[in-house]
Amino acid sequence: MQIKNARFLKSMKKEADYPSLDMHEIAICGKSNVGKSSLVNYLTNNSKLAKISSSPGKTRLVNFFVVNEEFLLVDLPGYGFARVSKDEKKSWAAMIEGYLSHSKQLRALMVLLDIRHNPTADDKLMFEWAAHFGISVIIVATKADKIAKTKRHAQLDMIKKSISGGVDYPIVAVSSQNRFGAESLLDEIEKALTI
Ligand SMILES: Nc1nc2c(ncn2[C@@H]2O[C@H](COP(=O)(O)OP(=O)(O)OP(=O)(O)O)[C@@H](O)[C@H]2O)c(=O)[nH]1
Ligand SMILES: [Mg+2]
Repeated sequence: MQIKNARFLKSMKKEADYPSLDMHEIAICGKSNVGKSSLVNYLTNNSKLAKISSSPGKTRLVNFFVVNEEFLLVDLPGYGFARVSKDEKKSWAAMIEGYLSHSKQLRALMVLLDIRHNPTADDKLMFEWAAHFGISVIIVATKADKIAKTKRHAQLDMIKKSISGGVDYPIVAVSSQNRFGAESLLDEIEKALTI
């Protein structure tokens, strides 16, 4: 699949803001700062589409982007960010879980994990939610430029093994910075959209 065009549609905080467009959705979740918004920009070849920051907690709402006028890419707020209040953490969890439980058009959830690290308890919770709601998962190992090419395969294996049921999920290593991995990831997205 090729992405020819992409545009920001809207942000949503509560169910009532849910877009009324009848399109399939591919959502992106992951720990704060893992590279979700950077991935949106890399995949759509538009460095200004989603806002990026070196400090975690940048994306605070559910953001919808229309891709190829065909499907929606959904950038979710990051979790696991220590420096926010308990109330705010609760509101983020509610936003993410609310989105996952209400989306009728969600075809796959990309769970982003930093290729260098073991999945956290929050990451594991995302896999549990996905399994609970029957959502297909694509694991995306981000910031792959940060480790040597020769070590990537072993890291991907380690990530898969650390997730119960994760062995069956497709996994793709990407680098939004050095711009690689998009082709394999877009193949997985296309598969999820056509099932
Ligand atoms: N080296 C490297 N850095 C990256 C890559 N992708 C993102 N980053 C950096 O990681 C930081 C966070 O990127 P974002 O895309 O804003 O992360 P996010 O997951 O959207 O973060 P929140 O919105 O806070 O949850 C920024 O400083 C990016 O430049 C990558 O592939 N390689
Ligand atoms: Mg973000």
